[in-house]
Amino acid sequence: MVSKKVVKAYYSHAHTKSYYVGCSTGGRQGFRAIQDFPKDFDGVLAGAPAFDFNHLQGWSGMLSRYTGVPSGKPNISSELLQIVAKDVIAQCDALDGVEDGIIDNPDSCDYRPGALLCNKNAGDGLCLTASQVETVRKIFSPLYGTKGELLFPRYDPGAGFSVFAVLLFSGNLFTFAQDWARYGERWKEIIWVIGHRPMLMSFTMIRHTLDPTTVSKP
Ligand SMILES: [Ca+2]
Repeated sequence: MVSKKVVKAYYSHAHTKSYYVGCSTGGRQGFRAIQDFPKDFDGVLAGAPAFDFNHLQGWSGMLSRYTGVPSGKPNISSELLQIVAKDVIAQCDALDGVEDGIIDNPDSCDYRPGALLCNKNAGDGLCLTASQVETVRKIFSPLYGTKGELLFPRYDPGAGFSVFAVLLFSGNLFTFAQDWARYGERWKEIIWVIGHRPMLMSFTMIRHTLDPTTVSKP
């Protein structure tokens, strides 16, 4: 809103259109702007919006669990993840009608990693073990609660692994998820047990009812 005043002061006339662009926390702020102040902008581009923060951190913690915690070693290497990323594109790129390396609608992609499973003749390290195939399936599966309720959507097929490979798939617990549980207001009493799946799931489900910092509006 301040920028609108700046524009008017600089150009000596008011703006005719205004758009919001933000990513991650900025994407979340874009969604809050739409929900709480829908008349502020003519359009909002919210990239990778980190909203529903409680579930997001529970989901990212579970993702760490699938891919390595508590061993501290990734059970699928970044090199193999790049092979998975290429296979995702190979399977789903054309679903939107254009083979351009981009999956326009990730929800349309029902990626199946089974074709990357090593056979007994494989020896070049460019295939996945059965355990790694299961890891990839979990990465691309939504997180559900113990009663089958959706807690958080899956990692989008086509998102690739370049940036988040370091954050989410390193074999270590994602630091945001760790700190969210460790220092979250009202939740200091929670004993954070790294890699303990039932504990992590309970934490995620309990958080469904809480919004300790108001940043988690779904
Ligand atoms: Ca495409």
